Amino acid sequence: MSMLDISAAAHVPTAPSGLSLPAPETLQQLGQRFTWGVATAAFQIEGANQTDGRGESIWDRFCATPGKVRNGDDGSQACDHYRRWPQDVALMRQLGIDAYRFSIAWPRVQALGHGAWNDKGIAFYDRLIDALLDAGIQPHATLYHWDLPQALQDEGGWLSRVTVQRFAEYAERMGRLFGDRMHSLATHNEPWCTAVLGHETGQFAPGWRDQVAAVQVSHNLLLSHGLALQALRAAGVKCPLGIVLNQSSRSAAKPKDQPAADLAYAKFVRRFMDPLLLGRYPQLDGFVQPTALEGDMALIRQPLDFLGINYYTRLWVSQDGLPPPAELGRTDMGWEIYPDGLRELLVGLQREYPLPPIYIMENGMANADQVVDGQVQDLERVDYLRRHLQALAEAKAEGVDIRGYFAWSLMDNFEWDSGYAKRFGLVHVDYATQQRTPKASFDWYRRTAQATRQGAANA
Ligand code: GCO
Repeated sequence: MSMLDISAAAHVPTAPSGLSLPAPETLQQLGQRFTWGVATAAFQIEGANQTDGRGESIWDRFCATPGKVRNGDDGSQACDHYRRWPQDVALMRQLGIDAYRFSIAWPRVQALGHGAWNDKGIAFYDRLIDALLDAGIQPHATLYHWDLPQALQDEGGWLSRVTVQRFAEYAERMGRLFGDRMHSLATHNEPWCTAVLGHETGQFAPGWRDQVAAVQVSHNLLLSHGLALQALRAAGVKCPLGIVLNQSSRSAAKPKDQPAADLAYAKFVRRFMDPLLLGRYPQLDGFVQPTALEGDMALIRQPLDFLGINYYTRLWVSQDGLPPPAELGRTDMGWEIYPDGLRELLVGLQREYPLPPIYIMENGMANADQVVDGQVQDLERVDYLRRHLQALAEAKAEGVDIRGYFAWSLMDNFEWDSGYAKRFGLVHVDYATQQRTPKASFDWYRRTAQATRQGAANA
């Protein structure tokens, strides 16, 4: 691998093309015990979706429905990680990270979401976890990253309390199998996406367009989280247990937009944070309450050992349709680059809630990366990561208990309804050959983590 000489190890780094690179001392605030990681999700990388007894998931069905996913892409190959995982673990070792966050595909370990367990699917995760530990990389798993077994969808999916019960059973089983080797287990990834993009806008699987259902799905996801945590603890699972939420700070374009911005924030962030940490839903005009049965709110409010937060951009609210200033530009997803929102979000949460330790479980950008002469000079991504890590260090300096950061993503992968058109990886993937090419950001991330650890150690 021949990479740009972006040296975070040097105290006065030289930056090509006018990019200013972080002096490691500015990140020292993150500390010596800070966890540096990368993240992926099963459906986005594994492929092999009909191999070794894996059942159909709602994303397989969604991809097979014409017009739902760009270019008609699907998850049948993805990054072929199901077969190439040893190479991917070797890449992570080369990256020098402390931790890897992946997700377990429910239909791979239990094809129908109830009944028989699939030993071959379980063996895959078993081997992966052991290989990570052998490589000195902490495994962190997400139990639900959107790939519901289709058989459960056919019985009502997340609108049904049967699915809630099934999820707790699945979670308990995974806890019993893997819990003693895991560094954390998270129930859900971004329940907002499951509820709203999956059931209200129809952009994601299962593609419903039903606002009332989406509100109830959101509640049921929280219930399933609470029930799963109870079951895991009752089963004696000792690793840290939590949930991962996508969140944003909020900005009103004009003072008159503030109430609308507050409502948008309630629908996006407080919708989950209030029940999880305060045991109630937000009470404000325009916020639709789900139907909660007796005991639901107490069940949802289980103690959290950690909270995972995914941050990509801010919520910008303008009733006049003004676009955000986007002074730092936009990513290839069209999302405004707004690093200070990460600091603002975290400091605000710290004021509003009794927070458990925080991990940033995803942060990163899509970029129109190209391989030129065997190299990918994704300097835009280096700048994005640098600025967000700096914002994180500032939040930590302001007293937020931040334990780690996971870059999204280890490698380019299936970006949901965008198919393979959007690249988020530190490693470039050529989908025709499955060739992996570490990008400049890979090298930068490795050096920055290393230099920060050393800097913190010497501080
Ligand atoms: C997410 C995701 C990832 C996406 C990433 C970029 O939205 O949770 O966990 O699956 O790929 O966020 O959109």
